[in-house]
Amino acid sequence: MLTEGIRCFIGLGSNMGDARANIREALKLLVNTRGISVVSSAPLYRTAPVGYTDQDHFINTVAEIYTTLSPRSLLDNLQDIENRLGRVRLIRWGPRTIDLDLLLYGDESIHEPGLEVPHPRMHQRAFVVVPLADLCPDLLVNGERVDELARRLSSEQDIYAIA
Ligand code: A4P
Ligand code: MG
Repeated sequence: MLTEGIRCFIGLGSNMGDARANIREALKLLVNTRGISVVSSAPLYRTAPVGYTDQDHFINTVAEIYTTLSPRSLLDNLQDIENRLGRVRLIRWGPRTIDLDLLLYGDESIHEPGLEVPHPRMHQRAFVVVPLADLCPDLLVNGERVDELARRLSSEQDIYAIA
């Protein structure tokens, strides 16, 4: 397997239509993207909505990839996959067929218009850190081991492994 490039983590979430199928389809499109190798993906989780709470539960997971793409080009590819899966942006933090977030790009910090890495809210969210901890428990997120962060946040936010 090609594992050339930078190790990145992508957060996937869906709460419209067949959410599990949307996540699986997004993973397939990621696998088929030039410049990206998907090396692993976490189990799927059923999670309570965070932010805008008057909406259906989400299915979330995280994928570990290697990429030869620049951060901006990776984001463009993620948005292209969102568009191909019929994502329409109506309400910030609202319902979505698929959301692909660039969580980590190696150990880089990026602060540009339209691109913030590490994803600025990831360390507050069980739906991100729990699957991330499955893939890489000793990773440091916001200065803390992700498995410890996951233990803490999963006692405060509803999250159940489903597959
Ligand atoms: N953007 C900046 N940095 C990034 C990055 N690292 N990765 C910009 C992806 N996008 C990034 O995103 C808005 C803009 O963020 C993009 O144009 C991009 O240039 P969006 O996907 O269009 O909108 P959004 O997802 O509604 O906003 P945002 O701020 O990304 O929301 P979050 O923080 O991703 O939260 N509850 C549960 N249980 N599960 C979820 O998956 N998701 C959200 C969305 C809220 N509540 C949730 C879940
Ligand atoms: Mg997003």
